[in-house]
Amino acid sequence: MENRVCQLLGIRFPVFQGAMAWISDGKLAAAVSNAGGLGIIAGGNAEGEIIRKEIRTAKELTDKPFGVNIMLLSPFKDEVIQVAIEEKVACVTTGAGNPGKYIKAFHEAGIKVIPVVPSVALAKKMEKLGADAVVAEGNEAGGHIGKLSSMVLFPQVSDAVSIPVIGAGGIADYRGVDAAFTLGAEGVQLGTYFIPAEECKAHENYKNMIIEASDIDTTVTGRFTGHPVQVLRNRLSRKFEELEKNGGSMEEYESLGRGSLYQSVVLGDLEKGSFMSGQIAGLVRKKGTCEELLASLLEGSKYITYEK
Ligand code: TUI
Repeated sequence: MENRVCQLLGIRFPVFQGAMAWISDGKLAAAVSNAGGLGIIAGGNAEGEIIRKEIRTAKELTDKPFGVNIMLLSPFKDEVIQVAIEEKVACVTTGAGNPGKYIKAFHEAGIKVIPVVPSVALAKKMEKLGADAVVAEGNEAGGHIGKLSSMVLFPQVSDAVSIPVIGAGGIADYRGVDAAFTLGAEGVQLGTYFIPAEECKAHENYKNMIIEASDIDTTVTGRFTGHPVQVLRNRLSRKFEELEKNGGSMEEYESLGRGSLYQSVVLGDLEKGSFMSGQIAGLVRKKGTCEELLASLLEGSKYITYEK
């Protein structure tokens, strides 16, 4: 495909699997990369050696390029950056912060750098510092989100930078893909869409929650912490909302959240788990292999032609 994102990374379709902490492992990333997209292993809050293991798993399962996401709030981010460099992954994406000071080291190792940005200002800063592309993530996305929706973010970021823009947040079928491209994106990134994939390790309860969600089933917790997080509504999200209403402290908030991704992703605990999800969960209805999901996503697209 004649597309700058495909050319930059050597992939067939400009479709990224968004990094989801605890969920996006080497197996999922390899499956998406084998299907022609870009699989991305989530660094999350994991230690460097855990991520090295996932990278090695992905390398065993695919000879295609894949990426690693560095979550910049992680206490282990420096370890994960070091591991990504040593393992010479094809690209890194970053989230929840400004990766400016790391770009040079990644480039010296031959690694493409694609920061996730929630604003025009950060996109411009990243371009100036040499980023190869940016993911513009609208606040329809799951997990930690910025202020702006995809509809307003994509065209403004696309106008502001010359490097390719990958649109994320609110996409789960060809209409979303084509809308992103119409708004100036040259690629898309989807997270929630891949949770029900066969190759995804998320607990069956998590997958079913996504598949059964309606349009209004997500909520945003933790605005007062400065790190708002979009999740599916459940008992835990209601507890967070209560805490916010009652002026709870940062410590209380953190203690309520501790272990909550393990509870959702690994144990499938519907009450204690934090089920991070994008607002588009209401449109996600299919289980299947990553290859099937990618084919289904692109069926009908005027911008991306899917060929097996
Ligand atoms: O990073 C994400 N999504 C995430 S990270 C995550 S783990 C987490 N859990 C609880 C609290 C916080 C994080 C779950 N989901 N998406 C990319 C993203 N990046 N969204 C927003 C941003 C962002 C925000 C501010 C990027 C840069 C930024 O810059 C601030 C600065 O320093 O200039």
